[in-house]
Amino acid sequence: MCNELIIKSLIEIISGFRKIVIVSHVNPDGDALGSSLALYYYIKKLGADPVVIIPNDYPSFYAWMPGIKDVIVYDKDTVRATRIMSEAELFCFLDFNVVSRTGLMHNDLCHFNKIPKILIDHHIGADSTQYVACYSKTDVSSTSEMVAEVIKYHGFDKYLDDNIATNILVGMITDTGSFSHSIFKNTFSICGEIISRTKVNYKEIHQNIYDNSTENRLRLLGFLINDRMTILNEYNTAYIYASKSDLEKFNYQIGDTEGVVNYPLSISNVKMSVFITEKQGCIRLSFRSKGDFSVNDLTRKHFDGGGHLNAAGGTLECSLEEAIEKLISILPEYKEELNK
Ligand SMILES: [Mn+2]
Repeated sequence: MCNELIIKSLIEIISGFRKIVIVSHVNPDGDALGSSLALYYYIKKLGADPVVIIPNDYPSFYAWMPGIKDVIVYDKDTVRATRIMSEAELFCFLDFNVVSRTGLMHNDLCHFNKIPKILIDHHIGADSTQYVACYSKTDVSSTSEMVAEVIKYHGFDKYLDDNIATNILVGMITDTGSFSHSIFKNTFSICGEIISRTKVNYKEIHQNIYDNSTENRLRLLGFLINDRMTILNEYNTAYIYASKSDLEKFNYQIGDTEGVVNYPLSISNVKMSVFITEKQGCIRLSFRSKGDFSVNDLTRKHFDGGGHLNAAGGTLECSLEEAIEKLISILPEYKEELNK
């Protein structure tokens, strides 16, 4: 089905329900929140009753986003979240395509498998059979841009407002690293259209996202780059690790390590960067790459993960040391490709 037909059917389906629950992924980022909240405001304009539920809390530097105070955080408000989900007539899954990405919500969501679901997502590998409408593509900056396309199809004149515009821009800015990567053919034009049609202040949105850190966060970044980064020139690869005690020392708050993985890519020969964090009970690995080296393929094969060509993640159930060993052990397989 072509995009226009999918968008048309999405709008028809969404318009047919009242109690709509929007769900995004664990450790929600700017795109998860931005796309969910943009869709939330749009659905409200259609006269329905949407609720956004996220698996766990968002970083405090997103606390200014329009509508975010109405978001229900599942692991803080489980009883209420479960009640709302049990009354849902439609679920909208945004910015993920494997239900396990909803973390602790996964089990609950499995109980509601008879309730229709739609998907809007830009990651590789969506299973369209699970959804009454599935809008999945990878040649787009973000899920927020896809939500913008849906609203544009229905009519920016009627439905676009400052709240929707702000949320879409947060998703597009953060998923493109301030428009430095993941740019596709409509990215700038849709962004420009949103800015010119509304009163949003782009500079202010950018500052709210990036100039809104704590001192601890910046000092943690400095420490990780100085003391925890290793460059493996033979493989044009860099990795940074953070142990639980490293994070505790800097009074780690959720979101504080967002973006750390990107810094090693600023070294000219580094083609792949990996950030390895010790989490409760598992090791989280976040991958970034330059050019056509696919960290999506690599994480799928070795780290039970996936994502995009140049940005992907995975997990391991082992110690931090073992995770680093595992990473180093698979590099010879990619040596040639990383040295191209
Ligand atoms: Mn995204």
